[in-house]
Amino acid sequence: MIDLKRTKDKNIYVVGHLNPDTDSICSAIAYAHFLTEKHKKNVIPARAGELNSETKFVLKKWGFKVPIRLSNASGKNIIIVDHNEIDQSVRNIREAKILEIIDHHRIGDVETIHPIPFENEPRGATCAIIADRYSWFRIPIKRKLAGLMLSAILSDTLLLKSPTTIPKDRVLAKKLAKVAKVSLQKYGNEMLEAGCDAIKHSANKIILTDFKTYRKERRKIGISQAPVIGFKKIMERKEELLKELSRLQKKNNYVAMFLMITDIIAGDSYLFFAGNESKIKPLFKKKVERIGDLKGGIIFLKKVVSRKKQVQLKVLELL
Ligand SMILES: [Mn+2]
Repeated sequence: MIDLKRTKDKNIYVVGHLNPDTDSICSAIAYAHFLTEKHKKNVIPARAGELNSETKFVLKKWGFKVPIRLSNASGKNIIIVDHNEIDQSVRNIREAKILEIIDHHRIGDVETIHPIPFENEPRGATCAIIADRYSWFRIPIKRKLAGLMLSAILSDTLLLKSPTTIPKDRVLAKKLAKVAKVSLQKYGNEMLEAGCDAIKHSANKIILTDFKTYRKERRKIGISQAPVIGFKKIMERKEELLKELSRLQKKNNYVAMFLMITDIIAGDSYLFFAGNESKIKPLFKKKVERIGDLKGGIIFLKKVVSRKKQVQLKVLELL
């Protein structure tokens, strides 16, 4: 962990990834609060983009302010949470002074000049690692903070159903729910539902709200995920979605672009893809649905909810 007593840095920001999700925002708030409590030094939570509806619901519910927007990292002191890839980070992260990283994704390509504390653990959420840090250092977790960190865990693990969830995360979530005085299931469903508003948005916004880029040298792949309750309404717009995905893939020069539409109740996903079908199809060994003469297609993936564990792992072979 970073030792703030030894740094003279002023204005230290904690920030998650671009197109932030609930874990990225709550991790920034929870870790900034942790450092402020532990070191009596002001650390500022920040965000790398607009909040999604689920995160807005969470901040309002637990009474937290929307973190300030950080749009350029150049020359700033930064603690990175919930990612460690340049393409997913605030602009000019290469020119920032990175002080620490806490994450639960694959090791990416963020580089530093000096050695820094870097904790990466395969957990259900970054907030789970941060909550453990509170316990370890015996920093009390008050009710609203417990609610905040619980939200991040339930969001990233889709109510502890994602295969990224480990036993420690379940124990922790139960403990936090108790402190927050909410029923884990009831609150979790309410929160996830607040995020299932894809149907209200344009195809462009549906794709770009939770969009992540993965790169190997000059080749890049993009994977987006949108949660829904029931596929019926959203799948009536499948042609529009596939068209927009294909347009974005060509315009931004991606090897392939994917959109996972995940039914959070059923725990299944439709995977839209734009890219070379002869290379993508063998990765999933499933029937591909085509629409007219549109390039790309749609694959139904039963019991698939995790981008990180069940989709990213396969499609990164294309790089
Ligand atoms: Mn996360």
